[in-house]
Amino acid sequence: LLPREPFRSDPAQPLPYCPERSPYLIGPLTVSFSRVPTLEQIQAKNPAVSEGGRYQPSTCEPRSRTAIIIPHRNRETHLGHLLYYLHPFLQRQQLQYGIYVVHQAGNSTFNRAKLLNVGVKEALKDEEWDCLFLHDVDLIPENDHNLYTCDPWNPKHVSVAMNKFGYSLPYPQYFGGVSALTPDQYMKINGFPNEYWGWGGEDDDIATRVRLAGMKIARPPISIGHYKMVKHKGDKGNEENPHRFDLLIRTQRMWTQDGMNSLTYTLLAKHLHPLYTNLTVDIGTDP
Ligand code: UDH
Ligand code: NGS
Repeated sequence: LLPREPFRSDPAQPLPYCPERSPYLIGPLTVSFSRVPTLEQIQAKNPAVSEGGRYQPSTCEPRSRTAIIIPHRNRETHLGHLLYYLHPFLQRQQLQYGIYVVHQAGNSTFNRAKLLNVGVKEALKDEEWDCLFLHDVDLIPENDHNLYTCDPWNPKHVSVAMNKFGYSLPYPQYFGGVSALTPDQYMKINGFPNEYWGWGGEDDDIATRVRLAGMKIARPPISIGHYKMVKHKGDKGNEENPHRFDLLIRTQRMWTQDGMNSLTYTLLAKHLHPLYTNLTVDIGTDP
């Protein structure tokens, strides 16, 4: 738990910037999935989090305003684990943040990248976020020196050392799991592709977009970018996409046409839960 913040005497005074290195950081963390926390338990542990899963430090001006965007369907247990660890983690980093869960309505094939585009579009209507964290629900950061801030120059791949890959990258261009882009960087690559329905390939497409847009992939050190994955099987409705290799051949031709500039969807509901903002969205079906 964070120490109690001192009372702010004059709300009209501008706050000093938060220190470059937060004094609350711990370093390596112990992550365990043996108990599934209830949302009420997580709420009780995070009294400073306000409706919609928002937080800002009360004693200093944060150095980043970060939106966490989580694609989701039918992974409530994983969401519980992630919220339990992520809220205190982000508060220790003294960030202003908001957590968005983008829930795909219906039973059609899952589309991770399109859900992330929707999350970005909707989150930017709420706030001038300066960093967008695109975050799988089943990946829990294991070291709070892994700052949830953006690289000013290049899109950042963040989950560089996952336990399921022996705490190393599975291949050099891997861009899956957790990534972080400024809104400018996100628009520069025309966002993520909308046309990958089902499992696989969309993250490789994004890595190619970064290169085609003239940027490089930034990464935290392997020793810090540790993640523990909640073990699971493949989901119903997210079977391997048989078209992914054909799509990947066409990235160079398609990336300027398929992305944020071609995104269509229907927002069915926006609900401010105590621990996150839930966006329920109809993104259509696999053609
Ligand atoms: N997701 C959901 N619900 C689903 C599917 C995916 O919420 O039904 C989200 C969730 O945030 C997840 C992310 O999309 O973390 C990525 O999906 P994933 O966890 O299935 O991807 P991963 O590569 O899974 O981690 C590998 C499972 C088996 C792949 C089999 C192909 N060889
Ligand atoms: C690659 C996939 C990526 C995926 C990565 C790790 O082969 O989408 O494996 O997968 N690319 C293609 O299929 C073209 S994992 O081991 O997490 O299941 O992210």
